[in-house]
Amino acid sequence: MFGKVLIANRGEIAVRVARTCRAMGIRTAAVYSEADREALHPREADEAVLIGPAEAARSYLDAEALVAAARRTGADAVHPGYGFLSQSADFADAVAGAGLTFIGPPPAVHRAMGDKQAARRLMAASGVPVVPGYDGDDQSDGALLAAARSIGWPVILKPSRGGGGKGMRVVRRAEDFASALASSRREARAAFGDDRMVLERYVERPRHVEVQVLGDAHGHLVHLFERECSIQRRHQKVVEETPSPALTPERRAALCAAGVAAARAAAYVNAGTVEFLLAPDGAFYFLEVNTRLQVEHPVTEAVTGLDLVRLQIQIAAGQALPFAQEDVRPQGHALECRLYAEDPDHDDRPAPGRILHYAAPEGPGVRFDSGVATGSEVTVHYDPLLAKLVTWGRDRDEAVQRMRAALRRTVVLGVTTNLARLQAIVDHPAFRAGALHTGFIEEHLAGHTAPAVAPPEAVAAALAAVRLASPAPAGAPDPWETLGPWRLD
Ligand code: MV4
Repeated sequence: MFGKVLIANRGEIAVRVARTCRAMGIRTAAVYSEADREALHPREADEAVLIGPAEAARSYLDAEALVAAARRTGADAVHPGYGFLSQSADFADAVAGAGLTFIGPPPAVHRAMGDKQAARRLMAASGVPVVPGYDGDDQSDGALLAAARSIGWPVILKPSRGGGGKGMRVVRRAEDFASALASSRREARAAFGDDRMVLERYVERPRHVEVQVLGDAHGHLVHLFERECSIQRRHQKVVEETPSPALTPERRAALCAAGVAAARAAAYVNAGTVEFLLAPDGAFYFLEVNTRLQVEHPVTEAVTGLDLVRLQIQIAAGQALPFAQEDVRPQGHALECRLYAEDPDHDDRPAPGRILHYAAPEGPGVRFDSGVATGSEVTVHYDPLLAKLVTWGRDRDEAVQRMRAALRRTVVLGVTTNLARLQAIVDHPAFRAGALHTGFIEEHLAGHTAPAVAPPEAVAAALAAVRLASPAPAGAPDPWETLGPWRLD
């Protein structure tokens, strides 16, 4: 087993990886930028290395600086977390080139799955259902328009190298095709240096379901069932759960088998996620493979009792999976809410600032994975995710009730958050009925502005603590002035 792991990430996932390493008796080295000198994650590790300035391009995205930090600290493996360089084949190559182990899939898997055209062809050839569409080499305007006509309107244009919705265009009529193609290509070329397109039939009101897979280096491949992530906004997931309320046992078995078939076709090793669209008629279609640990992995942990980071490390160290498919028996239901420092009243723009008071909920079936604490500075440089609140229940109703109670015990003062929106989502009758789809927030919660509901004694205690701990210096704004919806005047 590894003696030391370098954690090439920040925030809650760096904290979460450090904790599993500690539980495994593995030493950890954190990295941090100049903006993260006071952050939580360097403190959770056994040592920490400054790798560069605040700008991610010169710190958390600087492969050379990260590999140098790994060498300097004597780490023998690198955990990339999610985001940043976690899906970079070049980074995985650089880590291996330095004689270290990358805790994730091999570079060839990142390369193959990072190309939608190649991934779609591979999946179609392997019997995994793909959306009717076009992934051909002829990329002329004429070939693409002809493909669109034969697929039938509406179609969606997807840059082959893209991800997260970037450069995608929905086209509903032949008249609009040429200009949509031109702008999609332009965006793709600027963002990815590659303007090859995939075309698909556009599935309306889809749900997003994904299958967690795990493969070891000895040819064993299992799935850990599905997660549903339909509650999202601008391609950013907000609430996730498992099991999906949309699946019958038969559909679940078919979906999970398709996930394993996709992973087998990709020669997958380590933890990965196969994303599918679930159409209102129950048909599901392969979307893409995420070659990393996902933000929402804790809901899978909650129902399976497994530690996915531990399994990633064991697999990277060459160990065989310690269980077989039939040993994986999920129990109960789990939900995750993502707590972001962002302003729902202003287009969800990031809301930087200092956290003046922070209170995590606790209790049976409650997990709170956080990257910040009271006093933390939330900057504009990185993703504004503060924490993930996960609840487990024997059934969905219990998980939802625990989530509602836990959200009411969550306090963040000093920065604006999406807490009120999370409360509105899980309180909504459509959510409670499990009637989810990717347009849920726009359909049910457009213009929602009610403030977060926090228990009054928590607010009173927090306000008193803020006043005592940080009296406003002469001439500076009183922290009470920045507390937003919790002001008691
Ligand atoms: C689609 C689709 C409908 N039909 N493909 C957007 C991000 C990327 N991962 C896939 N996306 C979509 N692809 C077809 N053929 C609708 C979406 C989509 C979506 C997918 C998953 C979660 C949220 C979404 C929000 C809007 C659109």
